[in-house]
Amino acid sequence: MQELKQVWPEKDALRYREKGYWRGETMFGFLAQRAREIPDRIAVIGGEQRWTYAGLLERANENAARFLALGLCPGQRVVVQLPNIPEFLSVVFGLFRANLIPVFALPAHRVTEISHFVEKAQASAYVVAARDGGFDYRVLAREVRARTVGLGHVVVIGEAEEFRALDDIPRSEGALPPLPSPAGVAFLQISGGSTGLPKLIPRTHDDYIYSFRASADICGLGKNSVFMAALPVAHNFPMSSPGVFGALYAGSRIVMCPSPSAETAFALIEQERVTMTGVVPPLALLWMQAASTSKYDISSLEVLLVGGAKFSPEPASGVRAALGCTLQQVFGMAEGLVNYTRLDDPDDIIVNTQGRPISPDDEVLIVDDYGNPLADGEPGLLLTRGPYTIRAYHNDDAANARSFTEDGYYRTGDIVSRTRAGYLVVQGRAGDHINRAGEKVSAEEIEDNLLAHPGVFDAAVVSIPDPYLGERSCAFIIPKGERPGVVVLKAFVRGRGLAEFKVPDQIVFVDAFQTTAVGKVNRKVLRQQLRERFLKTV
Ligand code: J2J
Repeated sequence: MQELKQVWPEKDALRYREKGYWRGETMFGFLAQRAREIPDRIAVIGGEQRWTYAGLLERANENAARFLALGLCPGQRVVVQLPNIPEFLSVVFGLFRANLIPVFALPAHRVTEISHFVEKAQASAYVVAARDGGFDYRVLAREVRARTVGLGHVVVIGEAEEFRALDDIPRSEGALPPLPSPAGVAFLQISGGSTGLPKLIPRTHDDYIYSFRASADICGLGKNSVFMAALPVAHNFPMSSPGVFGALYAGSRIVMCPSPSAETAFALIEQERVTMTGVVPPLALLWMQAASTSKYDISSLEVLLVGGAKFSPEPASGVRAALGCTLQQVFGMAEGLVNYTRLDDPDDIIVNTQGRPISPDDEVLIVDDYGNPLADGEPGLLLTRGPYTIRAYHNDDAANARSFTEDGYYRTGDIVSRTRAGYLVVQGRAGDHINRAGEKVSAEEIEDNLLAHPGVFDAAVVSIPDPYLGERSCAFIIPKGERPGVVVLKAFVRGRGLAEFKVPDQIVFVDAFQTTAVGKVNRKVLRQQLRERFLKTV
Protein backbone atom coordinates (compact mmCIF):
# COMPACT_ATOMS: atom_id res chain seq x y z
CA MET A 1 0.00 0.00 0.00
CA GLN A 2 1.39 3.35 -1.02
CA GLU A 3 2.36 5.55 1.92
CA LEU A 4 0.33 8.70 2.53
CA LYS A 5 2.23 11.83 3.29
CA GLN A 6 2.11 15.58 3.34
CA VAL A 7 5.34 17.20 4.38
CA TRP A 8 6.37 20.80 4.96
CA PRO A 9 10.04 21.78 5.25
CA GLU A 10 11.19 21.37 8.86
CA LYS A 11 11.77 25.10 9.41
CA ASP A 12 8.22 25.94 8.29
CA ALA A 13 6.69 23.15 10.35
CA LEU A 14 8.60 24.40 13.37
CA ARG A 15 7.35 27.94 12.84
CA TYR A 16 3.73 26.79 12.40
CA ARG A 17 3.96 24.92 15.71
CA GLU A 18 5.71 27.75 17.52
CA LYS A 19 3.07 30.22 16.41
CA GLY A 20 0.34 27.95 17.72
CA TYR A 21 -1.27 27.14 14.37
CA TRP A 22 -0.50 23.45 14.71
CA ARG A 23 -1.42 22.38 18.21
CA GLY A 24 -1.00 18.63 18.03
CA GLU A 25 -4.74 17.92 18.07
CA THR A 26 -6.28 15.10 16.03
CA MET A 27 -9.65 14.93 14.29
CA PHE A 28 -11.04 12.37 16.70
CA GLY A 29 -9.25 13.92 19.67
CA PHE A 30 -10.92 17.30 19.35
CA LEU A 31 -14.40 15.77 19.09
CA ALA A 32 -13.75 13.62 22.17
CA GLN A 33 -12.64 16.74 24.02
CA ARG A 34 -15.81 18.59 23.04
CA ALA A 35 -17.93 15.59 24.12
CA ARG A 36 -16.31 15.73 27.55
CA GLU A 37 -16.93 19.48 27.86
CA ILE A 38 -20.49 19.69 26.53
CA PRO A 39 -21.84 16.12 26.44
CA ASP A 40 -25.51 17.05 26.52
CA ARG A 41 -25.58 19.81 23.95
CA ILE A 42 -26.94 18.97 20.53
CA ALA A 43 -24.18 18.36 17.98
CA VAL A 44 -26.18 17.42 14.89
CA ILE A 45 -29.74 17.36 13.63
CA GLY A 46 -30.96 15.59 10.50
CA GLY A 47 -34.37 14.16 9.60
CA GLU A 48 -35.85 12.82 12.83
CA GLN A 49 -32.47 12.52 14.52
CA ARG A 50 -30.97 14.82 17.14
CA TRP A 51 -27.64 13.66 18.54
CA THR A 52 -25.83 15.22 21.45
CA TYR A 53 -22.03 15.55 21.47
CA ALA A 54 -21.84 12.50 23.73
CA GLY A 55 -24.22 10.63 21.41
CA LEU A 56 -22.18 11.46 18.31
CA LEU A 57 -18.97 10.37 20.03
CA GLU A 58 -20.53 7.10 21.17
CA ARG A 59 -21.76 6.31 17.65
CA ALA A 60 -18.33 7.14 16.22
CA ASN A 61 -16.68 4.77 18.70
CA GLU A 62 -19.17 2.03 17.82
CA ASN A 63 -18.54 2.51 14.11
CA ALA A 64 -14.77 2.38 14.69
CA ALA A 65 -15.23 -1.03 16.33
CA ARG A 66 -17.37 -2.15 13.36
CA PHE A 67 -14.81 -1.08 10.75
CA LEU A 68 -12.09 -2.90 12.67
CA ALA A 69 -14.31 -5.99 12.92
CA LEU A 70 -14.36 -6.10 9.11
CA GLY A 71 -10.62 -6.64 9.26
CA LEU A 72 -9.66 -3.17 8.08
CA CYS A 73 -6.27 -2.05 9.35
CA PRO A 74 -5.00 1.40 10.36
CA GLY A 75 -3.88 3.45 7.36
CA GLN A 76 -6.22 1.77 4.88
CA ARG A 77 -8.37 4.01 2.74
CA VAL A 78 -12.18 4.09 2.71
CA VAL A 79 -14.16 5.97 0.06
CA VAL A 80 -17.09 7.72 1.75
CA GLN A 81 -20.02 8.81 -0.43
CA LEU A 82 -22.81 9.99 1.81
CA PRO A 83 -25.44 12.73 1.55
CA ASN A 84 -26.19 15.34 4.22
CA ILE A 85 -27.23 13.02 7.05
CA PRO A 86 -25.95 12.80 10.65
CA GLU A 87 -24.38 9.42 9.82
CA PHE A 88 -21.88 11.28 7.66
CA LEU A 89 -20.31 12.44 10.92
CA SER A 90 -20.59 9.18 12.87
CA VAL A 91 -19.02 7.28 9.95
CA VAL A 92 -16.21 9.76 9.32
CA PHE A 93 -15.31 10.17 13.00
CA GLY A 94 -15.57 6.37 13.36
CA LEU A 95 -12.99 6.05 10.58
CA PHE A 96 -10.80 8.64 12.29
CA ARG A 97 -11.04 6.67 15.54
CA ALA A 98 -9.99 3.47 13.79
CA ASN A 99 -7.06 5.25 12.09
CA LEU A 100 -8.66 4.63 8.72
CA ILE A 101 -8.42 7.29 6.01
CA PRO A 102 -11.66 8.63 4.51
CA VAL A 103 -11.61 9.63 0.83
CA PHE A 104 -14.40 12.16 0.32
CA ALA A 105 -16.53 11.58 -2.77
CA LEU A 106 -19.52 13.77 -3.70
CA PRO A 107 -23.01 12.26 -3.98
CA ALA A 108 -23.00 13.27 -7.67
CA HIS A 109 -19.97 11.12 -8.53
CA ARG A 110 -20.59 8.02 -10.59
CA VAL A 111 -18.72 4.87 -11.56
CA THR A 112 -15.90 6.58 -13.45
CA GLU A 113 -15.02 8.96 -10.63
CA ILE A 114 -15.51 6.47 -7.77
CA SER A 115 -13.44 3.80 -9.55
CA HIS A 116 -10.72 6.38 -10.05
CA PHE A 117 -10.72 7.21 -6.31
CA VAL A 118 -10.66 3.53 -5.37
CA GLU A 119 -7.70 2.88 -7.62
CA LYS A 120 -5.73 6.01 -7.00
CA ALA A 121 -6.14 5.76 -3.21
CA GLN A 122 -5.94 1.93 -3.20
CA ALA A 123 -9.12 1.92 -1.15
CA SER A 124 -10.21 -1.21 0.71
CA ALA A 125 -13.79 -0.18 1.49
CA TYR A 126 -16.60 2.02 0.20
CA VAL A 127 -19.39 3.46 2.38
CA VAL A 128 -22.68 4.57 0.79
CA ALA A 129 -26.28 5.29 1.74
CA ALA A 130 -28.67 2.76 0.19
CA ARG A 131 -30.58 5.43 -1.72
CA ASP A 132 -30.62 9.18 -1.92
CA GLY A 133 -32.23 11.69 -4.24
CA GLY A 134 -33.89 8.91 -6.22
CA PHE A 135 -30.56 7.19 -6.92
CA ASP A 136 -29.63 3.69 -5.79
CA TYR A 137 -26.01 3.69 -4.59
CA ARG A 138 -25.95 -0.09 -4.30
CA VAL A 139 -26.20 -0.30 -8.09
CA LEU A 140 -23.25 2.07 -8.33
CA ALA A 141 -21.33 -0.02 -5.76
CA ARG A 142 -21.83 -3.10 -7.95
CA GLU A 143 -20.44 -1.26 -10.98
CA VAL A 144 -17.45 0.01 -8.99
CA ARG A 145 -16.76 -3.49 -7.66
CA ALA A 146 -16.80 -4.88 -11.20
CA ARG A 147 -14.38 -2.24 -12.44
CA THR A 148 -11.79 -2.19 -9.66
CA VAL A 149 -9.61 -4.55 -7.70
CA GLY A 150 -9.00 -4.58 -3.95
CA LEU A 151 -12.32 -3.14 -2.81
CA GLY A 152 -12.94 -5.73 -0.12
CA HIS A 153 -15.98 -4.18 1.57
CA VAL A 154 -19.05 -2.18 0.65
CA VAL A 155 -20.81 -0.84 3.74
CA VAL A 156 -24.32 0.53 3.42
CA ILE A 157 -26.31 2.90 5.61
CA GLY A 158 -29.78 1.35 5.31
CA GLU A 159 -30.94 -1.76 3.42
CA ALA A 160 -27.72 -3.42 2.25
CA GLU A 161 -28.88 -6.17 -0.16
CA GLU A 162 -25.74 -8.31 -0.81
CA PHE A 163 -23.45 -5.80 1.00
CA ARG A 164 -22.89 -5.16 4.72
CA ALA A 165 -25.35 -2.95 6.60
CA LEU A 166 -23.31 -0.76 8.95
CA ASP A 167 -25.63 -1.33 11.90
CA ASP A 168 -25.49 -5.13 11.50
CA ILE A 169 -21.72 -5.45 11.64
CA PRO A 170 -20.86 -6.94 15.05
CA ARG A 171 -18.42 -4.72 16.89
CA SER A 172 -14.86 -5.84 17.42
CA GLU A 173 -14.15 -6.48 21.08
CA GLY A 174 -10.47 -5.68 20.65
CA ALA A 175 -8.92 -2.44 21.84
CA LEU A 176 -9.10 0.50 19.48
CA PRO A 177 -5.71 1.59 18.12
CA PRO A 178 -3.92 4.57 19.70
CA LEU A 179 -4.77 7.95 18.13
CA PRO A 180 -2.58 8.82 15.12
CA SER A 181 0.17 11.40 14.87
CA PRO A 182 -1.25 14.91 14.36
CA ALA A 183 1.34 15.43 11.62
CA GLY A 184 0.02 12.45 9.67
CA VAL A 185 -2.56 12.47 6.87
CA ALA A 186 -6.12 12.39 8.24
CA PHE A 187 -8.04 12.02 4.95
CA LEU A 188 -7.98 12.59 1.21
CA GLN A 189 -10.03 15.46 -0.19
CA ILE A 190 -10.60 15.74 -3.92
CA SER A 191 -9.55 18.57 -6.18
CA GLY A 192 -11.70 20.51 -8.57
CA GLY A 193 -8.74 20.81 -10.93
CA SER A 194 -8.66 21.60 -14.62
CA THR A 195 -6.94 18.51 -16.01
CA GLY A 196 -8.42 15.05 -16.17
CA LEU A 197 -10.08 13.29 -13.26
CA PRO A 198 -10.00 14.82 -9.75
CA LYS A 199 -6.69 14.58 -7.91
CA LEU A 200 -6.41 13.39 -4.31
CA ILE A 201 -5.40 15.90 -1.67
CA PRO A 202 -3.79 14.55 1.50
CA ARG A 203 -4.62 16.82 4.47
CA THR A 204 -3.03 16.39 7.87
CA HIS A 205 -4.76 16.67 11.26
CA ASP A 206 -2.55 19.62 12.18
CA ASP A 207 -3.11 21.66 9.04
CA TYR A 208 -6.82 21.01 8.54
CA ILE A 209 -7.76 21.59 12.16
CA TYR A 210 -5.96 24.91 12.02
CA SER A 211 -7.92 25.95 8.94
CA PHE A 212 -11.35 25.22 10.40
CA ARG A 213 -10.56 26.35 13.94
CA ALA A 214 -9.41 29.73 12.60
CA SER A 215 -12.37 29.81 10.19
CA ALA A 216 -14.84 29.23 13.03
CA ASP A 217 -13.26 32.16 14.80
CA ILE A 218 -13.32 34.48 11.77
CA CYS A 219 -16.95 33.56 11.06
CA GLY A 220 -17.98 34.05 14.69
CA LEU A 221 -19.16 30.51 15.47
CA GLY A 222 -19.77 29.78 19.14
CA LYS A 223 -21.74 27.45 21.40
CA ASN A 224 -25.00 29.21 20.60
CA SER A 225 -24.53 29.15 16.84
CA VAL A 226 -26.57 26.89 14.58
CA PHE A 227 -24.71 26.03 11.38
CA MET A 228 -26.64 24.53 8.47
CA ALA A 229 -24.86 22.38 5.86
CA ALA A 230 -26.80 23.27 2.70
CA LEU A 231 -24.24 22.20 0.06
CA PRO A 232 -23.07 18.55 -0.12
CA VAL A 233 -21.12 18.21 3.11
CA ALA A 234 -18.22 16.24 1.60
CA HIS A 235 -17.18 19.35 -0.32
CA ASN A 236 -14.34 21.29 1.28
CA PHE A 237 -16.43 24.49 1.65
CA PRO A 238 -19.33 23.13 3.80
CA MET A 239 -16.87 20.79 5.51
CA SER A 240 -14.30 23.30 6.68
CA SER A 241 -15.08 26.93 5.83
CA PRO A 242 -16.03 26.96 8.68
CA GLY A 243 -18.25 24.04 7.83
CA VAL A 244 -19.42 21.14 9.92
CA PHE A 245 -15.95 20.53 11.35
CA GLY A 246 -15.56 24.18 12.33
CA ALA A 247 -19.01 24.04 13.92
CA LEU A 248 -18.09 20.95 15.98
CA TYR A 249 -14.83 22.57 16.99
CA ALA A 250 -16.75 25.61 18.25
CA GLY A 251 -19.34 23.47 20.07
CA SER A 252 -22.12 24.73 17.77
CA ARG A 253 -25.15 22.83 16.55
CA ILE A 254 -25.21 21.43 13.00
CA VAL A 255 -28.32 21.09 10.87
CA MET A 256 -27.97 18.70 7.92
CA CYS A 257 -30.06 20.10 5.06
CA PRO A 258 -30.99 17.37 2.55
CA SER A 259 -31.41 19.75 -0.39
CA PRO A 260 -30.37 23.37 -0.92
CA SER A 261 -33.71 24.40 -2.49
CA ALA A 262 -35.09 27.57 -0.91
CA GLU A 263 -38.21 25.71 0.21
CA THR A 264 -36.30 23.02 2.15
CA ALA A 265 -33.56 25.31 3.43
CA PHE A 266 -35.90 28.10 4.60
CA ALA A 267 -38.17 25.62 6.41
CA LEU A 268 -35.16 24.28 8.33
CA ILE A 269 -33.82 27.76 9.06
CA GLU A 270 -37.16 28.65 10.64
CA GLN A 271 -37.58 25.37 12.49
CA GLU A 272 -34.05 25.12 13.92
CA ARG A 273 -33.29 28.85 14.22
CA VAL A 274 -30.23 28.52 11.97
CA THR A 275 -27.73 31.37 12.37
CA MET A 276 -25.20 30.59 9.62
CA THR A 277 -24.95 28.72 6.35
CA GLY A 278 -22.93 28.75 3.14
CA VAL A 279 -23.98 28.63 -0.52
CA VAL A 280 -22.59 29.05 -4.04
CA PRO A 281 -23.55 32.25 -5.93
CA PRO A 282 -26.37 30.75 -8.06
CA LEU A 283 -28.05 29.49 -4.90
CA ALA A 284 -27.61 32.84 -3.20
CA LEU A 285 -29.46 34.40 -6.15
CA LEU A 286 -32.28 31.86 -5.93
CA TRP A 287 -32.65 32.34 -2.18
CA MET A 288 -32.70 36.12 -2.58
CA GLN A 289 -35.49 35.84 -5.11
CA ALA A 290 -37.43 33.29 -3.07
CA ALA A 291 -37.19 35.28 0.17
CA SER A 292 -39.55 38.02 -1.03
CA THR A 293 -42.48 35.61 -1.32
CA SER A 294 -41.44 33.00 1.24
CA LYS A 295 -43.83 32.08 4.05
CA TYR A 296 -40.93 31.14 6.35
CA ASP A 297 -39.37 33.26 9.04
CA ILE A 298 -35.63 33.27 8.34
CA SER A 299 -34.83 36.14 10.69
CA SER A 300 -32.52 33.93 12.80
CA LEU A 301 -29.98 33.88 9.94
CA GLU A 302 -27.08 36.16 10.86
CA VAL A 303 -24.40 35.27 8.31
CA LEU A 304 -24.57 33.93 4.77
CA LEU A 305 -21.24 32.69 3.40
CA VAL A 306 -21.01 32.82 -0.38
CA GLY A 307 -18.15 31.21 -2.28
CA GLY A 308 -17.03 28.49 -4.66
CA ALA A 309 -17.35 30.85 -7.63
CA LYS A 310 -17.29 34.60 -8.10
CA PHE A 311 -20.17 36.48 -6.51
CA SER A 312 -20.69 39.69 -8.48
CA PRO A 313 -20.85 43.01 -6.61
CA GLU A 314 -24.38 43.73 -7.84
CA PRO A 315 -26.15 40.77 -6.18
CA ALA A 316 -23.64 40.88 -3.29
CA SER A 317 -24.83 44.37 -2.40
CA GLY A 318 -28.43 43.12 -2.17
CA VAL A 319 -27.95 40.28 0.32
CA ARG A 320 -28.77 42.20 3.46
CA ALA A 321 -31.95 43.72 2.05
CA ALA A 322 -33.15 40.41 0.63
CA LEU A 323 -32.21 37.98 3.41
CA GLY A 324 -31.67 40.22 6.44
CA CYS A 325 -28.18 38.88 7.19
CA THR A 326 -24.52 39.77 6.77
CA LEU A 327 -22.76 38.54 3.66
CA GLN A 328 -19.38 36.91 4.14
CA GLN A 329 -17.53 36.18 0.91
CA VAL A 330 -15.23 33.17 0.91
CA PHE A 331 -12.68 32.26 -1.72
CA GLY A 332 -11.11 28.92 -0.94
CA MET A 333 -9.76 25.71 -2.39
CA ALA A 334 -9.52 22.12 -1.19
CA GLU A 335 -5.73 22.35 -1.58
CA GLY A 336 -5.61 24.90 1.23
CA LEU A 337 -5.72 28.70 1.12
CA VAL A 338 -9.05 30.19 2.23
CA ASN A 339 -9.90 33.91 2.21
CA TYR A 340 -12.79 35.59 3.98
CA THR A 341 -14.19 39.07 4.15
CA ARG A 342 -14.38 39.84 7.86
CA LEU A 343 -17.74 40.36 9.55
CA ASP A 344 -16.82 43.90 10.61
CA ASP A 345 -15.39 44.95 7.24
CA PRO A 346 -17.04 47.97 5.60
CA ASP A 347 -19.67 47.16 2.94
CA ASP A 348 -17.35 48.24 0.16
CA ILE A 349 -14.93 45.42 0.99
CA ILE A 350 -17.64 42.83 1.64
CA VAL A 351 -19.30 43.55 -1.69
CA ASN A 352 -16.27 44.08 -3.94
CA THR A 353 -13.64 41.60 -2.74
CA GLN A 354 -13.34 37.88 -2.07
CA GLY A 355 -11.66 38.46 1.28
CA ARG A 356 -8.18 38.07 2.71
CA PRO A 357 -6.33 34.96 3.89
CA ILE A 358 -7.07 33.23 7.20
CA SER A 359 -3.48 33.27 8.43
CA PRO A 360 -0.79 35.92 8.83
CA ASP A 361 1.53 33.16 7.56
CA ASP A 362 -0.38 32.52 4.34
CA GLU A 363 2.09 33.65 1.71
CA VAL A 364 0.40 35.06 -1.37
CA LEU A 365 2.26 35.90 -4.58
CA ILE A 366 0.65 37.42 -7.64
CA VAL A 367 2.83 36.95 -10.71
CA ASP A 368 2.81 37.37 -14.48
CA ASP A 369 3.20 34.47 -16.94
CA TYR A 370 6.98 34.50 -16.40
CA GLY A 371 6.77 34.38 -12.62
CA ASN A 372 7.56 38.07 -12.01
CA PRO A 373 5.73 39.57 -9.02
CA LEU A 374 3.11 42.20 -9.89
CA ALA A 375 2.17 45.42 -8.10
CA ASP A 376 -1.00 45.69 -6.00
CA GLY A 377 -4.03 46.14 -8.22
CA GLU A 378 -2.55 44.33 -11.22
CA PRO A 379 -4.23 41.03 -12.08
CA GLY A 380 -1.97 37.98 -12.24
CA LEU A 381 -1.60 34.33 -11.33
CA LEU A 382 -2.12 33.50 -7.68
CA LEU A 383 0.57 31.37 -6.02
CA THR A 384 0.38 30.47 -2.35
CA ARG A 385 1.98 28.48 0.44
CA GLY A 386 1.32 28.41 4.15
CA PRO A 387 0.36 26.45 7.25
CA TYR A 388 -2.64 24.67 5.70
CA THR A 389 -1.83 24.62 1.98
CA ILE A 390 -0.56 21.29 0.64
CA ARG A 391 2.87 20.81 -0.90
CA ALA A 392 1.91 17.77 -3.01
CA TYR A 393 -1.02 15.70 -4.32
CA HIS A 394 -1.20 11.99 -3.56
CA ASN A 395 0.45 9.64 -6.03
CA ASP A 396 0.61 12.02 -9.01
CA ASP A 397 4.10 13.11 -10.07
CA ALA A 398 2.94 14.81 -13.25
CA ALA A 399 0.35 16.95 -11.44
CA ASN A 400 2.87 17.78 -8.72
CA ALA A 401 5.44 18.95 -11.25
CA ARG A 402 2.78 21.19 -12.86
CA SER A 403 1.02 22.47 -9.77
CA PHE A 404 3.83 23.43 -7.39
CA THR A 405 6.84 25.70 -7.81
CA GLU A 406 10.27 24.54 -6.75
CA ASP A 407 10.01 26.50 -3.54
CA GLY A 408 6.72 24.95 -2.59
CA TYR A 409 4.10 27.43 -3.78
CA TYR A 410 0.82 25.95 -4.99
CA ARG A 411 -0.17 27.30 -8.41
CA THR A 412 -3.88 27.93 -7.86
CA GLY A 413 -4.64 28.66 -11.53
CA ASP A 414 -6.73 31.63 -10.40
CA ILE A 415 -6.16 35.13 -11.72
CA VAL A 416 -6.56 37.67 -8.95
CA SER A 417 -5.57 41.17 -7.99
CA ARG A 418 -4.79 42.37 -4.48
CA THR A 419 -5.93 45.61 -2.88
CA ARG A 420 -3.55 47.67 -0.81
CA ALA A 421 -5.20 46.34 2.34
CA GLY A 422 -4.39 42.77 1.26
CA TYR A 423 -7.85 41.70 0.03
CA LEU A 424 -8.07 39.53 -3.09
CA VAL A 425 -10.39 40.16 -6.02
CA VAL A 426 -10.88 37.14 -8.28
CA GLN A 427 -10.59 38.18 -11.92
CA GLY A 428 -10.68 34.85 -13.73
CA ARG A 429 -8.99 31.58 -14.26
CA ALA A 430 -5.89 30.54 -16.18
CA GLY A 431 -6.67 26.84 -16.30
CA ASP A 432 -9.23 25.26 -18.60
CA HIS A 433 -12.07 24.38 -16.36
CA ILE A 434 -15.68 25.35 -16.21
CA ASN A 435 -16.84 26.62 -12.83
CA ARG A 436 -20.43 25.46 -13.13
CA ALA A 437 -22.27 26.83 -10.09
CA GLY A 438 -19.23 26.02 -7.95
CA GLU A 439 -18.72 22.52 -9.41
CA LYS A 440 -15.41 22.46 -11.25
CA VAL A 441 -15.52 20.60 -14.57
CA SER A 442 -12.28 19.81 -16.39
CA ALA A 443 -12.51 20.64 -20.12
CA GLU A 444 -9.96 17.95 -20.87
CA GLU A 445 -11.89 15.26 -19.04
CA ILE A 446 -15.07 15.95 -21.01
CA GLU A 447 -13.17 16.14 -24.30
CA ASP A 448 -11.64 12.73 -23.60
CA ASN A 449 -15.07 11.28 -23.01
CA LEU A 450 -16.57 12.86 -26.13
CA LEU A 451 -13.67 11.59 -28.23
CA ALA A 452 -14.58 8.06 -27.24
CA HIS A 453 -17.78 8.37 -29.34
CA PRO A 454 -17.37 6.92 -32.86
CA GLY A 455 -19.14 9.94 -34.41
CA VAL A 456 -16.71 12.47 -32.92
CA PHE A 457 -13.59 13.41 -34.87
CA ASP A 458 -12.44 16.14 -32.49
CA ALA A 459 -13.87 18.01 -29.50
CA ALA A 460 -13.07 21.17 -27.56
CA VAL A 461 -14.99 22.09 -24.41
CA VAL A 462 -15.13 25.70 -23.26
CA SER A 463 -16.87 27.73 -20.56
CA ILE A 464 -19.56 30.18 -21.63
CA PRO A 465 -20.95 32.86 -19.28
CA ASP A 466 -24.36 31.87 -17.96
CA PRO A 467 -26.75 34.17 -16.12
CA TYR A 468 -27.82 31.46 -13.72
CA LEU A 469 -24.88 29.04 -13.35
CA GLY A 470 -22.14 31.65 -13.66
CA GLU A 471 -20.56 29.49 -16.34
CA ARG A 472 -21.87 26.62 -18.42
CA SER A 473 -20.05 24.12 -20.62
CA CYS A 474 -20.17 24.18 -24.39
CA ALA A 475 -18.65 21.38 -26.47
CA PHE A 476 -17.53 22.21 -30.00
CA ILE A 477 -17.48 19.06 -32.07
CA ILE A 478 -16.13 18.13 -35.47
CA PRO A 479 -18.20 15.11 -36.47
CA LYS A 480 -16.75 12.00 -38.06
CA GLY A 481 -19.06 10.98 -40.89
CA GLU A 482 -22.70 11.48 -40.07
CA ARG A 483 -23.35 14.02 -37.33
CA PRO A 484 -24.48 12.35 -34.07
CA GLY A 485 -27.56 13.82 -32.33
CA VAL A 486 -27.10 16.22 -29.43
CA VAL A 487 -29.27 14.11 -27.16
CA VAL A 488 -27.36 10.98 -28.16
CA LEU A 489 -24.00 12.58 -27.36
CA LYS A 490 -25.16 13.84 -23.99
CA ALA A 491 -26.54 10.40 -23.16
CA PHE A 492 -23.23 8.91 -24.27
CA VAL A 493 -21.23 11.04 -21.81
CA ARG A 494 -23.72 10.30 -19.04
CA GLY A 495 -23.59 6.61 -19.90
CA ARG A 496 -19.83 6.59 -19.35
CA GLY A 497 -20.57 6.92 -15.66
CA LEU A 498 -19.79 10.56 -14.97
CA ALA A 499 -21.34 13.01 -12.54
CA GLU A 500 -24.32 14.73 -14.19
CA PHE A 501 -22.75 18.18 -13.86
CA LYS A 502 -20.07 17.08 -16.37
CA VAL A 503 -22.52 16.41 -19.22
CA PRO A 504 -22.00 19.32 -21.69
CA ASP A 505 -24.76 21.91 -21.33
CA GLN A 506 -24.54 22.79 -24.98
CA ILE A 507 -23.13 21.14 -28.09
CA VAL A 508 -22.17 23.05 -31.25
CA PHE A 509 -21.04 21.24 -34.42
CA VAL A 510 -18.33 22.85 -36.53
CA ASP A 511 -16.54 21.79 -39.73
CA ALA A 512 -13.03 22.51 -38.52
CA PHE A 513 -11.01 24.16 -35.77
CA GLN A 514 -8.82 27.04 -36.81
CA THR A 515 -5.22 25.82 -36.81
CA THR A 516 -2.13 27.91 -36.34
CA ALA A 517 0.51 28.30 -39.04
CA VAL A 518 2.46 25.46 -37.48
CA GLY A 519 -0.56 23.25 -37.94
CA LYS A 520 -0.70 21.93 -34.40
CA VAL A 521 -3.54 23.27 -32.32
CA ASN A 522 -2.75 24.49 -28.86
CA ARG A 523 -5.83 23.49 -26.84
CA LYS A 524 -5.67 26.61 -24.74
CA VAL A 525 -5.59 28.95 -27.75
CA LEU A 526 -8.24 26.89 -29.49
CA ARG A 527 -10.59 27.02 -26.51
CA GLN A 528 -10.11 30.78 -26.32
CA GLN A 529 -10.87 31.19 -30.06
CA LEU A 530 -13.99 29.07 -29.81
CA ARG A 531 -15.20 30.93 -26.75
CA GLU A 532 -14.81 34.25 -28.59
CA ARG A 533 -16.46 32.89 -31.72
CA PHE A 534 -19.40 31.67 -29.69
CA LEU A 535 -19.82 34.90 -27.79
CA LYS A 536 -19.79 36.93 -31.03
CA THR A 537 -22.69 34.96 -32.39
CA VAL A 538 -25.03 35.43 -29.39
C1 J2J B 1 -14.21 33.02 -7.30
N1 J2J B 1 -13.74 31.77 -7.46
C2 J2J B 1 -13.80 30.97 -6.39
C3 J2J B 1 -14.81 32.74 -5.04
C4 J2J B 1 -13.65 29.35 -4.96
C5 J2J B 1 -14.31 27.60 0.60
C6 J2J B 1 -14.95 28.12 -0.50
C7 J2J B 1 -14.83 27.54 -1.76
C8 J2J B 1 -14.05 26.38 -1.92
C9 J2J B 1 -13.94 25.76 -3.27
C10 J2J B 1 -13.40 25.84 -0.81
C11 J2J B 1 -14.32 31.39 -5.15
N2 J2J B 1 -14.73 33.50 -6.16
N3 J2J B 1 -15.35 33.23 -3.91
O1 J2J B 1 -12.65 24.74 -0.89
O2 J2J B 1 -12.89 25.91 1.51
C12 J2J B 1 -12.82 28.85 -7.29
C13 J2J B 1 -11.35 29.17 -7.55
C14 J2J B 1 -10.64 28.14 -6.67
C15 J2J B 1 -11.53 26.93 -6.85
C16 J2J B 1 -11.40 25.91 -5.75
C17 J2J B 1 -13.53 26.44 0.46
N4 J2J B 1 -14.22 30.36 -4.28
N5 J2J B 1 -13.40 29.69 -6.22
O3 J2J B 1 -14.66 26.14 -4.20
O4 J2J B 1 -11.49 23.16 -4.40
O5 J2J B 1 -11.11 28.94 -8.90
O6 J2J B 1 -12.99 24.79 -3.40
O7 J2J B 1 -9.31 27.88 -7.08
O8 J2J B 1 -13.92 23.18 -5.14
O9 J2J B 1 -12.85 27.50 -6.86
O10 J2J B 1 -12.41 24.96 -5.87
P1 J2J B 1 -12.70 23.90 -4.71
